[in-house]
Amino acid sequence: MEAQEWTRLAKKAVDIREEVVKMIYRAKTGHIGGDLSETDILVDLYYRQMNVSPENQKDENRDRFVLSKGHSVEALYAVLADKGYFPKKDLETYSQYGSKFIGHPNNKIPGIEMNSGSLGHGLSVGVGMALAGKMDKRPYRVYVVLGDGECGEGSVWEAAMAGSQYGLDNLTAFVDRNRLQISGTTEQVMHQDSAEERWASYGWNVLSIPGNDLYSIDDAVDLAKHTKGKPTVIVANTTKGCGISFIENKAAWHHKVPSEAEYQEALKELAERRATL
Ligand SMILES: Cc1ncc(C[n+]2csc(CCOP(=O)(O)OP(=O)(O)O)c2C)c(N)n1
Ligand SMILES: [Mg+2]
Repeated sequence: MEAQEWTRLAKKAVDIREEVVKMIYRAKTGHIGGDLSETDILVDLYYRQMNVSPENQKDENRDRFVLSKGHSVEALYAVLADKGYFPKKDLETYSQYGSKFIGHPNNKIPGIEMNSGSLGHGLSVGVGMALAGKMDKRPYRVYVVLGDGECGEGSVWEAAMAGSQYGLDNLTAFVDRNRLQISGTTEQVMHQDSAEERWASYGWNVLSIPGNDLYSIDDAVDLAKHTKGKPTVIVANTTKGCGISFIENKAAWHHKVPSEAEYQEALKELAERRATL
């Protein structure tokens, strides 16, 4: 990826983080840690890698995206609004009574392929989409983003088995490996080192990257596209809360709302980041 392109994406990542913070502060609810953790992955996929747009949302050949860690929906809403799937103003209704912009993805919203939020289901659906693509000889690719805490769900591993059984090289899963889940570290709650060895033993091509680095994400997605005969998992070693210093790497920020002072500080940090780009 060229430096100029990196700058374009890095600016988008700041915009998305800013929108996430605003949405959650306004609504007084949301999963801020996981949103900020996954933002760079969403940005590379939606602004560079995936063949998706409001114009092609009914096209059978569009790429498919599933946010299996559905609680981190605010970042996805921010991306879809920015891409023009619905007016940005709709984000102001997030989590309001009667709004379809609820705290987890639902397919009443343009651009969302699958309802999620009950962890452990997205990869199975992604496997189905990828298998259908193979059967119908369609060129699309399927991307699924999982949480690392989510990987404690047994159903993830049933899907992993099926993905390799059917040689789904049109399927790429990301594990947002921020090492935290709702109540502590993944290693305290349900240990999973080595995530890489586990996925490899299920027959997946495994790439392990610094997960908030746009160059590494983009290279990994390219490598996945060129890997034949098996699905790829990208273990994205991320920082939960990435981009806002006092939120980073703290389990308490899984689902915490910034105070007024914290809100101002968060916006300031993001503005400072933007100024460096
Ligand atoms: C089946 C199910 N069990 C429990 C929950 C409650 N829950 C919501 S988020 C979360 C932790 C997820 O951690 P992780 O997958 O690591 O996500 P991230 O760190 O990226 O936020 C849990 C247990 C849920 N949404 N679904
Ligand atoms: Mg996690």
